[in-house]
Amino acid sequence: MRSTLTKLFTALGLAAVLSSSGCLSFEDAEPITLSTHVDDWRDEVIYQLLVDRFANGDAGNDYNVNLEAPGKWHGGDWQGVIDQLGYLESLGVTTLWISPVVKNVDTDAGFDGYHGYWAQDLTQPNPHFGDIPSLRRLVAAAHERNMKVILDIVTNHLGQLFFYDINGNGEPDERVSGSGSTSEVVHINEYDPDFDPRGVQGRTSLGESGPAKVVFVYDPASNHVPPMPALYQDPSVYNRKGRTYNFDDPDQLLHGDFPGGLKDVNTTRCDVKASMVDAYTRWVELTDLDGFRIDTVKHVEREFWRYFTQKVRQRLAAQGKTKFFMFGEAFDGRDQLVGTFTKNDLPSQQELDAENTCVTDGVPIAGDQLDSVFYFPQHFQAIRDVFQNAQATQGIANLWGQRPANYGTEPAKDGIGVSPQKALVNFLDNHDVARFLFSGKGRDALQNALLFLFTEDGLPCVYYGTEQELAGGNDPANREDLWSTGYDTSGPTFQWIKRLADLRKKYSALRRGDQKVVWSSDRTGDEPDAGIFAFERTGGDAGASYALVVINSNQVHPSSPAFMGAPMKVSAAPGAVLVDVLDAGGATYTVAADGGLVITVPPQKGALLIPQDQLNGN
Ligand SMILES: [Ca+2]
Ligand SMILES: [Ca+2]
Ligand SMILES: [Ca+2]
Repeated sequence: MRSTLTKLFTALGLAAVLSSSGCLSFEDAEPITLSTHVDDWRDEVIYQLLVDRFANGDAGNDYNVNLEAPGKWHGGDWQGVIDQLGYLESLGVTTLWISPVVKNVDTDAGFDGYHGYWAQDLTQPNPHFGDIPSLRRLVAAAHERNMKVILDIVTNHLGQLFFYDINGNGEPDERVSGSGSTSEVVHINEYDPDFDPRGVQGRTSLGESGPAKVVFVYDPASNHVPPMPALYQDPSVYNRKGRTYNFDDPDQLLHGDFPGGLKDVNTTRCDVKASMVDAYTRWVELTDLDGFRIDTVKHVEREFWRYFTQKVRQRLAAQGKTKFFMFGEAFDGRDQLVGTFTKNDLPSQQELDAENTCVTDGVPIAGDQLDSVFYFPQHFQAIRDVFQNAQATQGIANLWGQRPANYGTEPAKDGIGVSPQKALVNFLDNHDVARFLFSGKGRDALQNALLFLFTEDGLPCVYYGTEQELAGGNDPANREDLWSTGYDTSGPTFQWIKRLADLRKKYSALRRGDQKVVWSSDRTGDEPDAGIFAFERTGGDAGASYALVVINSNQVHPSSPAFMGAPMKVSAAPGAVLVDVLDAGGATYTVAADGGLVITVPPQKGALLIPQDQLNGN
């Protein structure tokens, strides 16, 4: 309980309690030689894992573990990931996305920081997961297998490290005051008060008393100790407006504390911008990481993303690491909004001049932002609407059609060399939404969605446990212990993902080809094309390599890409023979003289058609 956190003191007294760092410290460790380990990120298959839940390779760091509670520490660590790299390689994974590595608030309000999103010290490794040498070993062991490692980072907020002393008694209060008859009932939660655009206000029995004082908590047992770097012990680096309750209010969206008491940092300050670049780039310099997945990007100003991404790229490129991949998470279905974080976008000259006052290295701010984003709109409009809820496949075509307008169309300078609109990170589910199988739709629906994931353009990202058909609901039920599955590699969905990854590796059209929808339908009933979605991958960076994907998302009947007797037209040459490489019998289909292609697909199944003369790889 928070009320047990009775040893408190203000920011002024914090320096005295700072503990010294470990044997290989963040500040003093020798940087290692950096290099670029990736050619084209579209060749990668990403696997998202929560370190605490993936594998426990070191019992020596198992403290405060409670396997019975899904919201507590479970003991997974970086050594466990090292131990299971063979399992991941066997699945076809080429890139790991690991949960945050920095030291966290250990436990807060009855839940543990096992997920890593409650940063307390950006300069220390989380001792539950290992030390700097073990993180180095993990990245090096991955690189030995030609696997890359992406680190999950948070810049929007830190963990719950202070409260607002609204009533001025120096203690963190969570209580109701007032009788409700002679006085108003007021619920005070000093850890997580509601948003106030003026800043959280103090209050006495006589009324408001001005801005509430910020009081940092000190309780080493739960690792509520002063934030580091020391900059974050200054209350003025936080926005101090309280908890966001209306995400449609731009002020709340950008400046409110994230629900759960996660204190919002003022990311427009030059010292904060420089500190975030320095702290997180330092982790790359210490371990040779290959990319960042960045949390909660829609709660941070565009000016921060320009500064952060550009300065990270410049600093790493100067050390020999290019193509460092940075993709952001905006948990939102609005495609236009999500895409804006990938656009080359400059503000007014006046605002740009202000942004450039933060630049100390002589390289002015340009328009580049993130290399990519987590494709949340597709999660809603394709994975949920079509593959789970059998809505019209026209929705996917409409979404994809918006991409050139909504996403960046040019690669960022010193970035990954691929434009954002061609490098979106695709996924079925993740740690913040219920798992695909929780929908009640079974293995056929899951495997059909996986076929879509591994054949569309962009980067496929598999959430750990999908290969084991885990089916947990919303957080924390979707964060199961993978060791409970025994890391079995023989299951049908493990084998399906492995097969899809192999096919994606074999056929460059699936990785680098341009994408064109050749059939979608607004029909969802018993019509013959209801549920069909078909697209070609060819041209662009894949040249003449060709693949045609025909998916039937209909849950009831076989369907065909044809309407009123007219079949779909494809761009493969008339007379070309296409082979379904997913079909055990190698079924073939011949393109008609007019470009028409006739095919019927069973419910919740798909075909992957490759020209007969490209079957050995294209
Ligand atoms: Ca452990
Ligand atoms: Ca108080
Ligand atoms: Ca913010």
